[in-house]
Amino acid sequence: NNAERTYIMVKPDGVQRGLVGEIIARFEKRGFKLIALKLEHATKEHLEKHYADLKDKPFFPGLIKYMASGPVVAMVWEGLDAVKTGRVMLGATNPLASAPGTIRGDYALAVGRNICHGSDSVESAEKEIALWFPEGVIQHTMASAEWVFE
Ligand code: YYY
Ligand code: MG
Repeated sequence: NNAERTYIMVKPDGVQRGLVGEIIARFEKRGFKLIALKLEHATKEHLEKHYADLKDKPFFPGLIKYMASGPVVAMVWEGLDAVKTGRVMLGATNPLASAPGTIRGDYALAVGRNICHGSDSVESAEKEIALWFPEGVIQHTMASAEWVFE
C-alpha cells in the first residue's frame, strides 16, 4: 500500500543530540513522503496516552519522565509498507541489539535513550497520528512519486 502512513517521532534525546536532521534525511532519502511535522514539548498526560499500552510496565514512569524532559519532533511519513519499513529503519527497541545501519544501531546505546519512536502496526499508526495531529495531515503529491513507486 503506497499510501500507508506511520508515526515517527524524534525523542527528546534525539533533539538535544542534534539528530533531527539525520533522522528526517533517512526517511526522505528512502522515498517516503512527509505529510506532517512539528516540534512539541508534550505533557505527561499526552505521553501517557501515547504509551497507554505500556502503563503497567516497571519502566513506564521513567519513560514518561524522559519523554516529557524536552521537545520531540512529531512526524507522519507515507509510502509503501511505511510501518514495517519504518521499524526496520529504526532498529530493535534495545539499541544494543540494533544492527549498524539502523538509526538506533548508529546513534544509540541504551533502551531508555533510544532517540526515536516508530509505530508498530497500521492500527497503532492510525491512533498515534490522531493523537499527535488532531488537526490532520497535509495531503500533497510529490513530483518524484512516479520515480519511487511503479
Ligand atoms: O516500539 P519500541 O519503541 O521499539 O518499544 P516499546 O516496547 O513500544 O517500548 C516503548 C519504549 O519504552 C522504548 O522505545 C524504550 C522504553 N523501554 C524501556 O525503557 N525499557 C524497556 N525494557 C522497554 C522499553
Ligand atoms: Mg512501541
